[in-house]
Amino acid sequence: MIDLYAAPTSNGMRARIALEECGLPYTLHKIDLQKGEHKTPSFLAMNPNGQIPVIVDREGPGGKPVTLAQSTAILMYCAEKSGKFMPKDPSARPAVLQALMNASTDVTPVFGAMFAMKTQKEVHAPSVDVFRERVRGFFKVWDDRFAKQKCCAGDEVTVADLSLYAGYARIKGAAPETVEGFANVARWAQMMAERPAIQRALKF
Ligand SMILES: N[C@@H](CCC(=O)N[C@@H](CS)C(=O)NCC(=O)O)C(=O)O
Repeated sequence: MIDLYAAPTSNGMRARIALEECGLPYTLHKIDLQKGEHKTPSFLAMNPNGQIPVIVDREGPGGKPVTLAQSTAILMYCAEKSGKFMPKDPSARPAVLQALMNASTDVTPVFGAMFAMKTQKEVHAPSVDVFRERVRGFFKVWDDRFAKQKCCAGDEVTVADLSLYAGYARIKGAAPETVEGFANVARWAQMMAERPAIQRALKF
């Protein structure tokens, strides 16, 4: 059994989507970021950075417990543990890793920066615009790609799709104008949204 400590942010959703899609049994512990539940001594003992998500797998590799932060590390851990969502063919893996990193380390953090700026008391609109256009630039590339292929790295759903969807769902909910006008992205997102595991993961 795995314990998941998370909130309904893109990073929290990425970890939960990973667990649900990989079919790994887990218990969700909701962390209230407004109340600072991620800064308590017991939480900091799991992740000294004081950030969600974190998982504790009491039956990690070799039967030993594992505590793991970083949503994409959790996603890859779940993929490896379950043997799902990473192609077995070594020649197919680089494209998946490239797509995964764009989703996890470009789209999500740049949107996070934009959203943080947008929700300050004093908003500097030109800075928000710069970051929004950067996120839109990433989605323009995804839109072109989804015109030619069904999923992020081919025609199979991989860890890259799970990661990108976590970011997309958050962006669509919090700042929908950021992903407006990308018909192919919208079609891909609809396909992802119809997956029962995704639907379970997003119900926080
Ligand atoms: N790179 C980390 C980022 C984690 C992160 O930024 N978590 C946010 C919520 S999405 C958080 O806990 N923020 C509270 C804080 O930093 O105090 C990951 O992918 O998990």
